[in-house]
Amino acid sequence: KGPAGPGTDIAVKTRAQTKRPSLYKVLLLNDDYTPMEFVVYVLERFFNMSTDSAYHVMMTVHTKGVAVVGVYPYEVAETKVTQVMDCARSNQHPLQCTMEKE
Ligand code: NFA
Repeated sequence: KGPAGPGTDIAVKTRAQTKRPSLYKVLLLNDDYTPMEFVVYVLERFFNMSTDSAYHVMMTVHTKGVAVVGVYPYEVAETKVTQVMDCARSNQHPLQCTMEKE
């Protein structure tokens, strides 16, 4: 008989954690007003891109209308979107950044 009486033990099942966290694409959208240099700066600052890759990605957004600029777990993606939107807004640029499940 255990300390709390018979039949009171709690069975705890464990299993290997196999579920990977869902990933989210962060998208940058083209517009007619945000300066190209500002977009390059945003990609360098918030997405850790070199000036060369930032310029290349900026031109992809400029010509195709939209591009994936990074893929992250939910909270990281959300932070990136907020950082870009806050930075664009405070510089009075209409640049749009969104996220979607991969
Ligand atoms: N289309 C903008 C311009 O010609 C540049 C831009 C690129 C804006 C990528 C937003 C995203 N000034």
